[in-house]
Amino acid sequence: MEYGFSDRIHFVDTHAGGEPTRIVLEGGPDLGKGSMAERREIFRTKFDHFRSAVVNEPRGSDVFVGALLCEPTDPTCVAGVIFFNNVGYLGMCGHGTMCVAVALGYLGRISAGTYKLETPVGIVTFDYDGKHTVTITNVPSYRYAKDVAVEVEGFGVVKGDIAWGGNWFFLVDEHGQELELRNVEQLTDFTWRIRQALQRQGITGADGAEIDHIELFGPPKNPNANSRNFVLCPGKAYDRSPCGTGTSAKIACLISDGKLKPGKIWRQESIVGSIFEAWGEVDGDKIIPHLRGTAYVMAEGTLILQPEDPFRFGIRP
Ligand code: PYC
Repeated sequence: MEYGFSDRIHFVDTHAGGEPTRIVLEGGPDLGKGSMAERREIFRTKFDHFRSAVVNEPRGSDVFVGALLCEPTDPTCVAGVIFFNNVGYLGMCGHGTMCVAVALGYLGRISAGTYKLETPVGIVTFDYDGKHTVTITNVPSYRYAKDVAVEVEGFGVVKGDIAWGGNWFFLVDEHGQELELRNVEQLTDFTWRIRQALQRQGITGADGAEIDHIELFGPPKNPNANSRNFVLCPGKAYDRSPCGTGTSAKIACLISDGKLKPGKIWRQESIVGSIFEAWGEVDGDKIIPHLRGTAYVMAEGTLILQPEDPFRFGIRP
């Protein structure tokens, strides 16, 4: 415990729609008894080396999202969770919630049913079918600004919507890019430039919040889907899944524009071809998004942090 957490970290690796989540079951730091938002702040300021030990190379990779399971403050919740990645911390994570549900089922901690989960941005509920399918009711989502123009180096003006779906997104429909897996490098370069341009031009979400996810939309390849996306995550990895919080932001925009009727299913295909189903209800000036997808357990094990290992806390910038 000389690091403030154990040198043996028990985890389950899972994925939803191809996007991995490493779920920490035991061995994490003591973050106190505050709200998940308060505990995330303690995590960030005191135990960031735990984050990088778990998800950064050499034990993880840029693609991993981490999920630290915590004791909830609200006893009606099955657990609390703090999601993190290769560069920092998330508000909510849709694919990660599907993964948490399926991992809890795999571990025998839950059976088929409906459960509440505490996150730093509010309580979400999920319905678990006892196998692989999870339906989430996400935090209220909304479009913050429409048709925002940003001058992107090498590409000129790009217009997009700013929306909240549990994280902040910039959503772009008109971009001239082909959303194909073989173009991932180019798509990463383009969306990274958008992200940098937003920062440079001081374009933010509410209360100056950084917009750290960029989402491109295009026609689907799967005839059963409504749209295909490419989502750039904060640490420059792309989301292999359709992104639960990004899809929540998308349906908030569609419903606001009258392009999707409340309750009607939107099938969002990811850049690797996985699909999440989503629909929304109107609640005042917000949308309550519902997301359905499947998740699978891939591995279970123990990360070992030997004191003599110079990279026991991961490769950090
Ligand atoms: O599914 O919400 C999501 C998500 C956020 C970042 C990666 N996946």
